[in-house]
Amino acid sequence: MDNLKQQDKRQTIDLATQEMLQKAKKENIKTAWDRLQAQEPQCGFGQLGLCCTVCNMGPCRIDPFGEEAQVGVCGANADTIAARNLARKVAVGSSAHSDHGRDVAHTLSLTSESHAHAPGGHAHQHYTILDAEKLKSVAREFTIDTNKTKEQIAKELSKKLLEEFGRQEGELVFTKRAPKKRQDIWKKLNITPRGIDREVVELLHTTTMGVDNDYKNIINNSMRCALSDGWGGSMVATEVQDIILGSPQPIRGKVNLGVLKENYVNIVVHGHEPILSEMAVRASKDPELLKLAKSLGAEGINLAGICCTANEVLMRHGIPVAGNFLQQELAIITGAVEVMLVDVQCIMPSLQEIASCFHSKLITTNSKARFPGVIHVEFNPENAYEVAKQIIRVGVENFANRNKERVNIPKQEMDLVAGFTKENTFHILGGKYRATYRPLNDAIISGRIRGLAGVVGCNNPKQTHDYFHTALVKELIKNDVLVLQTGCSAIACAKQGLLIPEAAKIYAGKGLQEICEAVGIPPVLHLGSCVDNSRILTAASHIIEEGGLGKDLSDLPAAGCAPEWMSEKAIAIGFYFVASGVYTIFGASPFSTLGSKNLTDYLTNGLEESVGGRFEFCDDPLKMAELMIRHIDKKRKALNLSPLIYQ
Ligand code: BF8
Repeated sequence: MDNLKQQDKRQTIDLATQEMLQKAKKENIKTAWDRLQAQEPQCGFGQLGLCCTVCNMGPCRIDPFGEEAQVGVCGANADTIAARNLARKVAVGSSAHSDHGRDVAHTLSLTSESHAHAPGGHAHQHYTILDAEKLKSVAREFTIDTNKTKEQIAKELSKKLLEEFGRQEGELVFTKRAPKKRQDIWKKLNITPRGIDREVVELLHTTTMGVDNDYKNIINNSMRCALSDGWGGSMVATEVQDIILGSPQPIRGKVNLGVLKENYVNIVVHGHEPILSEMAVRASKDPELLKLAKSLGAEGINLAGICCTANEVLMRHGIPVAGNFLQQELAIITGAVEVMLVDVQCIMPSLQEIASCFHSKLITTNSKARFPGVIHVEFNPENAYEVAKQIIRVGVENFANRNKERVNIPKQEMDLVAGFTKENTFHILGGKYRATYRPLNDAIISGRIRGLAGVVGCNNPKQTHDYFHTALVKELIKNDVLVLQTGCSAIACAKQGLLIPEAAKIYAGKGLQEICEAVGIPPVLHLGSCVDNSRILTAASHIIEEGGLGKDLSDLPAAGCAPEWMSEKAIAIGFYFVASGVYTIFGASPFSTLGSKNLTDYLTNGLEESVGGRFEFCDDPLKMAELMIRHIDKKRKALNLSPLIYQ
């Protein structure tokens, strides 16, 4: 692992992205990379977490180089200000995932209503229960009697899930999925989440002027809020999406801007909640629209995705992925996108201006996320199919407006396999008739697999796009670490060919290679979107339950990393990973806490003593890999596991 300081200075390692950035430059279209440059130098006080805008006595700022320790007008010091700023990000990130979960739980209740079964209605135009087995198993966790129709179960389950958001006391039901020892740690620290909305509201309350001034307490409350996301809102989203949209199964797909097709109507779905994009998938096959597309000179309708919506429709339908976060602008810059249809989260405000440089139409669909002057077609689960059809029709009709001379679709596209879940991983590893994690645990215990890594999160123009994800993941699999991925990180590695079974032979260490070849899986498993990080928590809990790898999540030879993070949602995910006992590294810049030495030290050291996990900040992917492997080896040693077979 030499050359640890090596860093790639390019904007991106992805050839398709490089080509589109050239085109943008030639046509004088500004992208996130240009806007970052225009922002530099970015605000130093903000970077250090030392700017406070909490009340109107401010904004106050703390000079980190001041002779004497400084405080804001109210007397808040650097520790309080930086901790409050960070806590607010945790609350926002948690609220985003959880609000998504709420909408999905609401949609579950609609599956029980009569319109889904109305005479003359087509089943594919409505939401129905597509995974009845999962419906029953989740219902049982909520002590619902499952000896009734699936529609009745769905109605009761939806009610109970929605109650988790408004719950005032007690514990979120899904926290019972964690190992007993982990639950005890949360209880001892008083950070077991009580209600999803309650934790977000309470954390925000404690960060207003004149409430919580103890940075450690602020961080502990932030962990409780984040746990209400990971073991609450996000888990609700994942489980219910599987129930109504179908649980994913391993599926082949394609990724990168090359999936856009020159002679087709290209519709790009972008955002997070798959409730609408699911209907877009169904409507894109509508014979009436296909006929219309052909009559206008197109060969057909090509649906592709960006960001987490892409992951959702990929996992369930094999719909191609056009790119990750930093490629959303570039997809439009190909000149070949008729409609980009967006819902919520990670949608750059710049899209409107970029779309206006081409014939492309940006269409918003959610009243929570509108753009001034942009076409808005309000979507709700009751009218989903009609809205999806209406939007695709706009795209089809817009095909005629495409300027062929300005179309430039990069050639790059790569195969991938996605669709892994905590349930099908059982079957794949244990064989069809032996649903068990035993073979995975045995592979770790015997030293064929060194350990597990969750590599997740965004892109950030401050870092070479995709380089941090791929360099880190390559190094991990080379060292026999099985990698679990979600979000834009999975898309980055997929583009570099790491998510196909053949990647094991090229990149993986011999032990990991043997397992991948025996089972036919890639060395990097794609588990879905960012709310699907909850799949990692449940899978890790199953591994503990299976036995032989300790009693708590913090005993596992495992580590987490968000190498190119940018979103507040990534911070919330980091907090629930750490609060679940996971050693978690963040790349890019730290959490804007460096202005408080005490707080930074608590996040990177102090937390380990209380929750068994801690944060690490590192800006070198190979160094990240080294730190994660070192941690995995430390845990292997503590568990007294065999030495690695091939080292
Ligand atoms: O929720 S990884 S850039 S798309 S925040 Fe956004 Fe980050 Fe991508 Fe998905 Ni997650």
